[in-house]
Amino acid sequence: MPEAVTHVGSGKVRELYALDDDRLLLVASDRISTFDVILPTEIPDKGRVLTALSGFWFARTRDLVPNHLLALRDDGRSTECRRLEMLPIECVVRGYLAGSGWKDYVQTGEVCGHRLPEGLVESQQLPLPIFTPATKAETGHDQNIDRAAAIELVGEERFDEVEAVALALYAFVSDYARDRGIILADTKLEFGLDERGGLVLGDEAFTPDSSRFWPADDYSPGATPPSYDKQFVRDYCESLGWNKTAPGPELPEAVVTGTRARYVEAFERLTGIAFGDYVASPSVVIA
Ligand code: Q0N
Repeated sequence: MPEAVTHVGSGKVRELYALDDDRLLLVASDRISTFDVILPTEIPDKGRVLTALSGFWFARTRDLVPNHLLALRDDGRSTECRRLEMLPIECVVRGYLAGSGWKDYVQTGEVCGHRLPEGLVESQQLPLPIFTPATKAETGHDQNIDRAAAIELVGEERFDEVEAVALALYAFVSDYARDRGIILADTKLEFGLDERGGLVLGDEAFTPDSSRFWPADDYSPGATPPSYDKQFVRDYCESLGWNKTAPGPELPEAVVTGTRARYVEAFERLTGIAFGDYVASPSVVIA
């Protein structure tokens, strides 16, 4: 008999179901988005790779902060998690100047109220990683906010706590990845509170969908580094002259195969675990 589950939410590429009053099931699909559009072609195993990476990092950072992971299901793409009261901010940490951080810096010399040195170039490493929160937009883009605006949403004490924890998580994972030839340029984390008001890391964590991973070998400040995972997809879409509005183009087999290989390679390089071993027994990443 299948268990009764209630669909409680969906993101662009993930679904959330209620298992009971205390537990949710987070299911990662194989859908892929580029330039903010979901493409009609899926990347086989993408959801498994992202679920595996989140589980791997949850297991290795639990002494820094508790997280919502309860169990990984045998399908490899479903995470049972504790139900939390989510904080109403996206917790972004940036070690390098990319994306909206770079855009804001060019326009104002600041990112979320952090005044940065003059003369930085795109993708340059920052003197120190910075915490750059954003609002959660239901539709459209998250909006970067400064410390005062974030404190309005979560309070000062909680702000100081999530900032310190997010920076500590970034420091741990970026050092780990750097040792394996991968730069963690930036990352987006989501936190919630447990029934006792304790801070808990939720959502996905340190996956290619929530972070910018760059191959360290190809890094050079002043350029836009190739995305570790989506570069074939972006290059193909650019080659079509597609106008980047829905519907997106179907991907040819070679782009699908190459992109799947990049996801699997990122997983294996970061974790040292063979992807086949994960598929056979997902708990290997949290053992
Ligand atoms: C929750 N979101 C935002 C999946 C991701 N542990 C939790 N407890 C309560 N709520 C949430 C979580 C988690 N994780 C997180 N929404 C609810 C992102 N979602 C969007 C839908 O797909």
